[in-house]
Amino acid sequence: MAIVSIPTQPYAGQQPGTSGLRKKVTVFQQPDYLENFVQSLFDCLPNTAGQTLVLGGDGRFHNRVAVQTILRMAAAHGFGRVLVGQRGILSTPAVSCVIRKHHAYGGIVLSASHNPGGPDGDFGIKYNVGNGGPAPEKLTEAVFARTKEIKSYRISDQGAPDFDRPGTHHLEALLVEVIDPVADYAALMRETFDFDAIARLFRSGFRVRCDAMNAVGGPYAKAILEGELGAPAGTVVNAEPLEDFGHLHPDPNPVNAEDLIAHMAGADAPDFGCATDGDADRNMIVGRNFPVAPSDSLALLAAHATVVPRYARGLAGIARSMPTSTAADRVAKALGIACYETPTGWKFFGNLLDAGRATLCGEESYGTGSDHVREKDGLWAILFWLNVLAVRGGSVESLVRAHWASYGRNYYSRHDYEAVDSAGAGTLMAELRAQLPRLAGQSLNGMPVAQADDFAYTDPVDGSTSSKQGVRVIFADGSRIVFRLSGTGTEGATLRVYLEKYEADPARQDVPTQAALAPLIAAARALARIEQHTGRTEPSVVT
Ligand code: VG1
Ligand code: CO
Repeated sequence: MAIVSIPTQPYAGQQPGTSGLRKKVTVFQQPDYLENFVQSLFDCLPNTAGQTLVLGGDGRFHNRVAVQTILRMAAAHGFGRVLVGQRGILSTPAVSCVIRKHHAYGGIVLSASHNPGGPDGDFGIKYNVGNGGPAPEKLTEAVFARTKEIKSYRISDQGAPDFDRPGTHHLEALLVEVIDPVADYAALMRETFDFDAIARLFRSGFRVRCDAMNAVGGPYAKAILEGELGAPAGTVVNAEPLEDFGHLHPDPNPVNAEDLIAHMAGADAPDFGCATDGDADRNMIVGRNFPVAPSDSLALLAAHATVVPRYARGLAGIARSMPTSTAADRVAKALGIACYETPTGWKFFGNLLDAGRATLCGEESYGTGSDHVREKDGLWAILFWLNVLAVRGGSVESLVRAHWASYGRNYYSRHDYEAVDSAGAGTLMAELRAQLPRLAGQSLNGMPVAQADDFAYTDPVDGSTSSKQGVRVIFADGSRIVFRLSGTGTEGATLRVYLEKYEADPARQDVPTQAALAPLIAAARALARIEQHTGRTEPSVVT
């Protein structure tokens, strides 16, 4: 058995986006495509000799092949040990948990997250550093640069060991430990939440429907909700991770999780509905006929955090991505703690969490998390809600309405124009940027603009800067429109338009969201000339 060096040629476009490198499976299937990226990554990691690497993915098509390749390459690179999830399975938050618990050097997550899977779907690879969080931009940029000059990669010519059963194997000098994907994560959840209170809630007859969307959240939700907390069998549906997600689009929002929404609207609806995405880092919370906006979820969890044992002594601060609504800011203000505004993508929360400046973080895209790991965490958010409901009582809807009554309501929606022409989307953003200097002081659709800029961020911990993170138009009453292009799509470009309007008056907090936002929607379409640039009169997805 030997370590061999294989000559290769660079592939164009191996640039990680918002969360790792995501491409069509057919792109990843090209000879040496994955190998080039992994070698480029390894080349950018100093002092890996003898170190521990964590490896696993969401089980989608191509996961197994990728695990085999990466094991053989890790053996050729001198790592000492790889902790690989049994059957190649590890959710994104579980990778983060395992890296931290075992003091690993880093980890590789194989997932395109909420993107569709299967032979015609997407695949992805992401590297997480020693704190358990996504690699910072400095590293992903270095990896990208390396992919452009790669000439060879190193790999063991030995076959990868069996990773379908627990056990340990040697591959060259590398120790491969096949671990239970759920155990470490379940232990962390047990330490974080009041499991007794949640178990009592289930015993009282409280009914939950948890839709894992045929993705990796299933085994975790089954083991914890049904196994440990005593929820009845069948509480978790679509619980088996399938390579093509059973043709579901594992993006838990009211559009893609329509089956859950339908169940929650039925006459005999359960008390609580929830769903997780492809890699189980996202969550959607639904009450009876009452989907919760993710920005509201972050604010509400922050307001009630002290009922959870881990957060009983209060929060150090809250962080939200820029397009996420300012509902959490109001809670932070009331609590007298800081609220940070970061660019889109979880990697920007890492320093704030490590420095102890933020405890809870969230994004409008159904992502919520805390300092328990360094990723967003779908099942954690679900357990947080159950813990709050178990202690506070009431329903999802009554909790949210009470929250609006005390803090006001931030009407919020995101309009996505998916798979539009990239050149047109680029021109749209360029035109918007060109208009920025003259927007403040003008009125759009009768609404005076207070501020208009292209969001730039300076990390308060390490001083690193990120510019061009989204065009925002902020009106005099605090309403906002944000425009940015997606960094996770694999087809053309996706324009995201984020809309937010604050309503303090409880008598006006029950307007349908799209109606409440109608003047902003019209202003956004006219300002960005969306139809002219994309050929679309309507967004493809409204959440
Ligand atoms: C989207 C979301 C962003 C999220 C990212 C990864 O990015 O908007 O909030 O962090 O997906 O989530 P973009 O660039 O397409 O807007 V996941 O669950 O797909 O890792
Ligand atoms: Co995800």
